Amino acid sequence: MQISVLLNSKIQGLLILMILTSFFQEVLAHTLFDVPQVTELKKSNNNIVIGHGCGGSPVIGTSIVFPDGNDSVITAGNDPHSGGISSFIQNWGNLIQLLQNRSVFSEQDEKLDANGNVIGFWSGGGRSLAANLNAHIPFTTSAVVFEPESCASSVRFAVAIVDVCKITTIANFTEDAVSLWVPAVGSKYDGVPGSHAYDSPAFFTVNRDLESSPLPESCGGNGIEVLVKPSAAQVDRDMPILYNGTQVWPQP
Ligand SMILES: [Cu+2]
Repeated sequence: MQISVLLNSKIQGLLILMILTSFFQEVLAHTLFDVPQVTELKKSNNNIVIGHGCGGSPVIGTSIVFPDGNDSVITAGNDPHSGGISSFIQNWGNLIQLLQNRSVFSEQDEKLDANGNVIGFWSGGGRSLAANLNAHIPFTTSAVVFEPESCASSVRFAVAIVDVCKITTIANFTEDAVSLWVPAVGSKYDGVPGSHAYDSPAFFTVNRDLESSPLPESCGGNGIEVLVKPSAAQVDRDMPILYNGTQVWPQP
């Protein structure tokens, strides 16, 4: 009798622990995409979902960099691909459009590459985001068109995101100053191996529409999964936040 009571309370305790654990995992999810996968030729209404603060510190801004496809690090299946993204996607570039919304932060703008294509965006300022809450930074993606002659069945983009909680230099990045959701490609924003979310970028995947754009016969029915990471040079160039032409984060 005693033992079964004891056992019961232990099981209850375990259950409560399991519920709490899953609750905290949900609340403390990393920053990611609201819609992480889209189908070729379809637009998306999407959001960056800011998952939590930097430790206990509120988030005061966020900076997002998509691989530009020019000097990106591309793997096709298990093989490195040196030919650029146009081998797999016909129209990569300028498919992202930031939507104005000042409900989370007061300022925002897009980031452009040398050709004027949107390759990222930032939002910051205002009254900050409580460390225990989530927030949406809305944007859209336009229709992606696969290269019909390629064997790519999906293209997965590793998107570099930094949530900023304190404005510091890169040398003073600590876990209560920034949350780094950045692919470890050797940029100044890699963070430290073993730290929270090291090499855990947000992934955005475009799946080929195999009905309207079937694989060529030469692929033998085998689609290839393509992974695209931004180069270290691109992350270093595009991650800083410029406000009216002046870099406001990180501190130079
Ligand atoms: Cu996290």
